[in-house]
Amino acid sequence: MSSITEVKVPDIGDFKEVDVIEVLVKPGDTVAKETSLITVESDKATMEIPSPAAGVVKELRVKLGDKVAEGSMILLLEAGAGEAPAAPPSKAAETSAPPAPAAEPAAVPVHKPAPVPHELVAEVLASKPHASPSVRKFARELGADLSKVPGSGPKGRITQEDVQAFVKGVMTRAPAAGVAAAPSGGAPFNLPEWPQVDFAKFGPVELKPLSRIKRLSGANLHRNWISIPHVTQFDEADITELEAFRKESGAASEKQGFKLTMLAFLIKACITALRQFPEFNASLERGGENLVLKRYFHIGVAVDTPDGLVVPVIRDADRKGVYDLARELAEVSKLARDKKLKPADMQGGTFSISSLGGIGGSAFTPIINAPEVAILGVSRSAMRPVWIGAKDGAGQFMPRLMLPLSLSYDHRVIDGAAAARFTSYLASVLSDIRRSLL
Ligand code: CAO
Repeated sequence: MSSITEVKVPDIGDFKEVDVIEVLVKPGDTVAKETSLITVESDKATMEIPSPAAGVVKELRVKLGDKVAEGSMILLLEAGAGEAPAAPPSKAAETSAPPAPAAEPAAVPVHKPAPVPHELVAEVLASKPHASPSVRKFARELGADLSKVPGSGPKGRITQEDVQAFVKGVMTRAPAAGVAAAPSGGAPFNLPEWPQVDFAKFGPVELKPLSRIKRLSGANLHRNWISIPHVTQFDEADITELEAFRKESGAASEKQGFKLTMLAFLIKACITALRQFPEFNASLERGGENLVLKRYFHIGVAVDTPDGLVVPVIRDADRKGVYDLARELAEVSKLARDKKLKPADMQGGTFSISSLGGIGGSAFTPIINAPEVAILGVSRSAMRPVWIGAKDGAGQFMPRLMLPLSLSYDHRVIDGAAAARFTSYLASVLSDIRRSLL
């Protein structure tokens, strides 16, 4: 059995009307659930609108250059017999919804409101050059640096053909086959081929597609890992007193329905340290000649979700108290886990914190969230005997609650000595939070 579904533009955040800048499918095309259908662009961002279900495109209702808004019809989709349908529409699921249960009925009849796509993919135009997410992805897959690709589209937009022509040009000049280009156009990496292994030869296997979040964040993590010279500075902070204070103060927040976790205090302490060491709250300008020091403090917090890692940003964290920070942390991590974060909620960060303290471990090496220049990793605190010396040379081992800190930094911007000073200062603030008042 098959049926026709109207696919409409879902909630696109704050934008009222946006331009259709790419139509990625045509009538007769078979699409999978999540296949990108069109790309829309506002003055701030471009977004791809994915298909809410698998099926065949029957009729297109938009063309290049159209203006669309939430609810505008994109196309008619014929859901194939026996295909998995999209999740049913729900008011709560504005930009995304949990995966549909496997045993949903196979058809969504005409005139029912269109199912809401699972995730919109957006790229902020501030991060020029000007290209849609699918062209960016295409360029990433080919390892092409978009900043070097001349754009022939409207307003200088880079098209897929531009990327193809650019890659063709590079290939005809390439010195030798099998040599991968370096990310910033320097000397190429002379890497051996990626091993092609038929794993099924050695035992039973199963293919599990990576989630959309993992595919997107994976590309960025890879870029950041190979293009930023990372160093990780390890340290630890004595949080014995801070933990006692947190426990004392926690009752008030519990009454209001949120937990006062160590992370809220960490954000506060980090801001004190970032004020003291402004080059950690900065970005390298494109070209690498200037450092942009930011006078605002927007802190990204890594949140673990079933579909992968996302990093919502707590804005103007310096102007918020620990209770407000804790409440906002609870809110954004819930939004993240319910897949309701909007692209804007994850933009503009100046420094990030990745806390694995609720899970375990004693240290790790977080990857910098470019274009930021540093990220603080936090592991699980543990009670340990610490030697407390006295002025007269005497001393004793005392049980102290120690919090492990792992600060990864961009060595082009930050020297090892500055990183060690930053973590020691941060540890001193955490061991006596009154310092954050000074
Ligand atoms: N040491 C010991 N215990 C800690 C701790 C630490 N450093 N940090 C948190 N805890 C405790 C909390 O107090 C809480 O205890 P109770 O359950 O007894 O109240 C418990 O661990 C769980 O805390 P939480 O994880 O719910 O809250 P949080 O504020 O510490 O963290 C969030 C919130 C969203 C950051 C976290 O849930 C999360 O997703 N962490 C994973 C981030 C991640 O994946 N990073 C990896 C990036 S690198 O690839």
